[in-house]
Amino acid sequence: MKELKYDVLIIGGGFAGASTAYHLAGHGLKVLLIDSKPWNRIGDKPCGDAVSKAHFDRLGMPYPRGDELENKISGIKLYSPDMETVWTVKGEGFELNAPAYNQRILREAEAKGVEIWDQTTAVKPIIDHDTVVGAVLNNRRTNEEVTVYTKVVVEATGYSRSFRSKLPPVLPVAEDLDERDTDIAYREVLLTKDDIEDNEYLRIYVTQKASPGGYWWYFPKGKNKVNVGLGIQGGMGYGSIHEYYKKYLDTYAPDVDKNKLLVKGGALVPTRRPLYSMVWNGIIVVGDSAYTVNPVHGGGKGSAMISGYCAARTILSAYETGDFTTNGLWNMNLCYINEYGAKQASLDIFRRFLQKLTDEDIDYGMKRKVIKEEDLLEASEKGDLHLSAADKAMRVISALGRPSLLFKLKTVADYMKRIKQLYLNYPQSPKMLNQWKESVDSTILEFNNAIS
Ligand code: FDA
Ligand code: PGT
Repeated sequence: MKELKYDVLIIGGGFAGASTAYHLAGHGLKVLLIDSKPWNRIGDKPCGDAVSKAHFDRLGMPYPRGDELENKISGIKLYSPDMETVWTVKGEGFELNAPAYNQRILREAEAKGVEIWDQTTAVKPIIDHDTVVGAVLNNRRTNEEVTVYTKVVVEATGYSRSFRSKLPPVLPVAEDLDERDTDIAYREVLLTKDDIEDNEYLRIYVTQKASPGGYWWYFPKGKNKVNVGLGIQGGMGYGSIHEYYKKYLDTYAPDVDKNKLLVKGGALVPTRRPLYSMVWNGIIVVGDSAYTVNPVHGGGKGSAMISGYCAARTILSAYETGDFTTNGLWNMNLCYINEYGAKQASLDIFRRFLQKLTDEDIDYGMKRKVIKEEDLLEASEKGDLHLSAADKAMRVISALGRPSLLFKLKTVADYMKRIKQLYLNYPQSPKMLNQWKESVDSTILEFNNAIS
């Protein structure tokens, strides 16, 4: 079998793997990125394709341009279940042609020296003394089996987790997830019969009836084209997502022309805090595989890019110290948690609460502004839920004697703060990982009991 050596092997060329390659390129390292798909399909996965502009600015990533950009977004309209309340959250973003943008990032990395093999799958890890030292690859373009040895593997295989799932289950980076910490999501891209009104706004319809534990979205891709879909919570026995889609499409996207269907497909979304450790000896995990998705809105492309940026920085500094052990790569955890992970943990708490509300709770809460638009935006941007204004509203609800989950909002805000604090005190070294993980797990358990 052919044997090769690279400084870094990136497995998966989606947003997470591509951004890792982009930030690593041009720094003198010998980098190989592989993806199972052929070039023209890399980045082509079921998605709503909406990403906040803030991520591109923060990370110095190029804006999408030309055919990579389908629509510029000015904000989100959030509809209550009865559609009587609409909150408008302003914020610039892009509705992407995701494969086109993804492939451009890969081409730019390639132009700066990253080697890219398409139609190549990592079949199994090579482990030596508790350390990942490479992978066996199957290259279908050349019809070869190749063994690649490397100092660091970047696992960017998306929700499939197809590489790290073959590591010994005792390793923290092999951590599995609870099905209830996922959403099953399905979307179609269709043309509309008429011009879309306010097409620079994404629409999110919160409805437990039509999308239990998730929401319906309607994301305009221009004047006459829309990405429409829904998410439902996994592991709850809610039934087939296709049935929900068929049943409620006319309610949430009455203007689509069903004969003008361009794309369809579904996939799973992790909706939890990030992997407890994104690194182990010789390996860094990024993107969906590391559960980097925002637990409340399910968007994961921006945070996949953040994780790629953190991975590249970590690898470059590990090459300076020559330490590729868990210790040497530990900064990955600190970087990601600081940039996004702590907020994710706090939103994981918020998500658990939201998924227990009834449509009546949400209608009431949005109408009476128990939470306000600004509170939701702040929660979404920073992971902090401030309820000063809500306190008064709470007293009103109490006075009405409304026996509702909404009463628990104060508890929710407290636990969000607690968990965020725990994340901001993430262990500075691997030694304390288990103890820290136990505190997180018990806080979550305690919270689940408090709101059940
Ligand atoms: P991704 O899955 O994109 O890439 C993994 C790559 O690894 C693939 O190209 C695959 O071929 C390759 N691979 C896997 N195993 C391999 C192996 N063993 N060897 C070689 N290659 C391998 N996010 C967002 O920001 N805005 C949105 O609007 C939406 N909407 C949305 C809707 C729906 C229906 C879903 C299911 C998800 C979303 N998301 C989203 C989430 C978003 O799509 C997701 O978080 C990112 O695309 C994840 O990017 P990754 O690079 O981590 O994985
Ligand atoms: C409740 C569980 C839901 C799980 C959802 C699963 C569904 C999967 C489907 C995936 C669709 C992906 C859609 C992605 C949309 C992108 C939205 C977006 O870009 O949001 C921006 C940016 O957030 P960011 O974290 O990426 O970046 C932050 C910053 O800019 C960077 O520094 C922010 O806008 C919002 O978050 C708006 C809020 C969306 C809320 C979603 C629904 C929540 C329901 C709320 C109900 C409230 C009722 C309360 C009543 C008391």
